[in-house]
Amino acid sequence: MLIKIAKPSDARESDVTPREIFLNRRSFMAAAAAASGTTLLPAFANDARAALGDVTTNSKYAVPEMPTTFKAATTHNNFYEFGTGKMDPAENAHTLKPRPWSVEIAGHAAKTGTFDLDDILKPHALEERIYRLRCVEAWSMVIPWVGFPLADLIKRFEPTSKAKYVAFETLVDTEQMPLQTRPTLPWPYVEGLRMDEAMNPLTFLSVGIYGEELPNQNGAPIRLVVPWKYGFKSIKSIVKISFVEEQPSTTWNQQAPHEYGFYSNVNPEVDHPRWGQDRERRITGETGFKALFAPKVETLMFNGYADEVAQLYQGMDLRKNF
Ligand SMILES: Nc1nc2c(c(=O)[nH]1)N[C@H]1C(S)=C(S)[C@@H](COP(=O)(O)O)O[C@H]1N2
Ligand SMILES: [Mo]
Repeated sequence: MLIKIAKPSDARESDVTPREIFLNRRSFMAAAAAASGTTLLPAFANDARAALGDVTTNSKYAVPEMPTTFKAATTHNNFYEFGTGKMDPAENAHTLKPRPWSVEIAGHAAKTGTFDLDDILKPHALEERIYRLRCVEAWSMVIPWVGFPLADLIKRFEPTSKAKYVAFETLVDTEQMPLQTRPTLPWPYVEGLRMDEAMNPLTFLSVGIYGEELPNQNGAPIRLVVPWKYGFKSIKSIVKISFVEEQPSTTWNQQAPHEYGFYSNVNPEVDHPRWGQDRERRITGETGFKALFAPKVETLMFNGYADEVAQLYQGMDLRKNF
């Protein structure tokens, strides 16, 4: 990837927007790597990802916070197919082969079948959106995602009126995901959205972060990002998308139904049975002195996306439908 390194004179501090800060962060990381003659993340999988082609910045979806560093976003992950520790996916996900990749589209739709991912992607222009993503474990990140709205894909396959929900499945393959030989979770990892949630303009299918293809540990080659819901709804390494009539089963609900419901909207007023949900630790990736003051910030209703999504739940009791 070609990166323009900004001269210090290019911007005064007062002019610097979060986007410029993160671009500078990218430039800084690349410059540091070039100077040391190493790649960006020598110790981890996927240190050399291909840059994505044309990507338009969608400034409608930006947040005022500074993005998390690339390094933190790719070394602190949840991806149980590669282990339960936060560092495990970065260390283990190199066995995943993101190409060739096929995705099955199934269920109540005019067009269904199994397609090569690149054929599925072809008609979609890629855009970059900076979203907050908050884990139910009360940490969060701010990440520049590259992808396209799930709604655009759904429209192409023409779901019928019987399609009330969309169900998603992650790959099951004990060669690419050797830890699937263990029953850590029931495999495949599955998730689902109500059709109106799936069609909401915020709901995003991501193929990259920071302008590069998704690192394996972040869910290569294609994953969901549903920014107003807890992180576990954002299913990784998707191989199947089904249009279904009944509310689909979801992995964490199967695992602990009293702790994780179908909706899983970020909601500071509804505690997880074992810990609160009104504060979160923002993982910025700053190290050393600054890390001592790692910000604990207030968790916002719908993770800050209430204006866009609150109307989806009008009249619903969000304590019952958690
Ligand atoms: N297939 C699959 N998808 C998954 C998970 C997983 O274990 N397996 N973990 C989820 C959880 S709990 C979170 S918080 C996010 C983390 O995404 P990130 O690692 O890219 O930040 O992925 C979600 N998607
Ligand atoms: Mo999570």
